Formats: sequence, C-alpha cells, structure tokens
Amino acid sequence: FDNQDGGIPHNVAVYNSPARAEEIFVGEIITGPAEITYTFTAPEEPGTYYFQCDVHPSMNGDFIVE
Ligand SMILES: [Cu+2]
Repeated sequence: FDNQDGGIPHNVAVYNSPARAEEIFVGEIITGPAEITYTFTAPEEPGTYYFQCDVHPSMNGDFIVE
C-alpha cells in the first residue's frame, strides 16, 4: 500500500459489505508519504466484498473474489 498523500493518514480495510458487519482485514493506518506491505487471506467464497480507507470512508470500492 503506497500512501503518497503527504501528512495524511490512510489505510485499506476490507469488510463483508458497506455495512461493515464483518471485518475481513483491517490494514494499519500509515501517514504518507509511506508504504507498507499488507498480507491477508481473501475470503474463500467468490463474491463482491467492500474496501475503504477507515480514515476517509468515502474512499471505497469493491473487493472482488473470483
Ligand atoms: Cu484515507
């Protein structure tokens, strides 16, 4: 994860859905400019999951398992 946003903290966190009832992976928040390597196991079940920056939840998207 490459946070190129100087002075701004971000992370990547994956949840089961936008309601975030279940955490799949919550990456450490880092303040840019900085990089971190995240290692996690994707769900076994194919489907469309959800990711966001926990600091800025408007930064989000689909996490697709095929
Ligand atoms: Cu952010």
